[in-house]
Amino acid sequence: MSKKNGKNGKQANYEPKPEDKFSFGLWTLANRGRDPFGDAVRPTFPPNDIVQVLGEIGAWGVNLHDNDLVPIDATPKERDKIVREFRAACNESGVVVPMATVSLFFHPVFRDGAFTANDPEVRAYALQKTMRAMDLGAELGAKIFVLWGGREGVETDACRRADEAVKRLREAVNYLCEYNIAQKYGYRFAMEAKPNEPRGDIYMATTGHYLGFIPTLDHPEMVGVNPEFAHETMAGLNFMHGVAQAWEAGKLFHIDLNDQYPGRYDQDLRFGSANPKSAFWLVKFLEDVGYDGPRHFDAHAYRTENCEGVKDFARGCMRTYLILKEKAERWNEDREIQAILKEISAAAPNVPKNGRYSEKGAQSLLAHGFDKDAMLRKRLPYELLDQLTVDLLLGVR
Ligand code: GLT
Ligand code: MN
Ligand code: MN
Repeated sequence: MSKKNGKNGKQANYEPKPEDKFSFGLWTLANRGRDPFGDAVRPTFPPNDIVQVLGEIGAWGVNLHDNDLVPIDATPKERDKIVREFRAACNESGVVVPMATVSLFFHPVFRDGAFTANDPEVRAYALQKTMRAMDLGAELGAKIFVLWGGREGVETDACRRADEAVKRLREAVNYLCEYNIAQKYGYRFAMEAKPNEPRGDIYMATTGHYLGFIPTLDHPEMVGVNPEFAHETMAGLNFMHGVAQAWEAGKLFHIDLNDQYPGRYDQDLRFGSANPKSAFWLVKFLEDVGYDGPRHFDAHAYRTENCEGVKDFARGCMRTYLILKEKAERWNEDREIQAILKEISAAAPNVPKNGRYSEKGAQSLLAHGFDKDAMLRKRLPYELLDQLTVDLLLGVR
């Protein structure tokens, strides 16, 4: 590893600091490499040990589903003991719990979905389980509650009308917002989209779907999104664009960082390992706008790894983020790049302004004569701009 410091010597050797707000889900380090074709390759990694490792490698936070920590059939007494010991482990390692979530996908009872399931009893159980997961998260200090509807979908559209699913989801989220208010938990809900897997099709396939859904809720201010790199990439989308739209709408409450080759199963690869250039634009966006929420890595180590490799994986996520952050600073300070940026958005003199509509402005716009040939002569050196970016990323600039 190079001993070279980050810009201004700020972050020596890309070591993570608490202010980077790097977090990992318990389920990410606990991932044992099980897949639809093969069994676990790594031993169980108990939650309290995970927290210790996270502290050791410089992560700031740990996130969890209810059942990552408390088994689904634990008695209240067992639950309280587990939670007490987990809190102690967090305190000892200096690791915080910024986000909590609920598993509404693992238990077979959710085979037809949770909030959108056809059986009203399943829908009621899903609400109860989520309220209890909110209680758990609140006890651990979490202020963000993620809802990923992994099983909210179909293999056949014969089973329900898709707009009925939207209505059921709305009813459930409204209910949970009221519970949040009644309990004074102060949560912000972050809705996580995914197009498919484990269901053939999942409702609310993209972050954009959720941005359309949220304003229809009773408490839209309490609900935002948790976009995941892999999920938008599975849908063939430009992840940063979705994140930017969420940010611009004031809805980027949380983010799931990982990587993914398009057109494949849900890979949850180490951040920046498959599409470093897309990861660069994302990091540059988050840093440029001053996103100050958690930078959560929702990924897991290759199935070929052992326990040491799991640490390599986690360190790698954070390291790549910090390298890309440094590259983004260099990009912003690069004179040639900045000169091109200035050139491409400069206007010729006497161009009518768009801005807000006014009758006078509209009259002068309608009266203006545009010289299309002159407009076409303007240089747009995007090839050069992109090559300078590539040079910078590949380390020759
Ligand atoms: C699951 C999923 C993730 C979600 C988690 C939160 S669980 O691992 O693949 O994308 O963020 O429920
Ligand atoms: Mn995720
Ligand atoms: Mn995923």
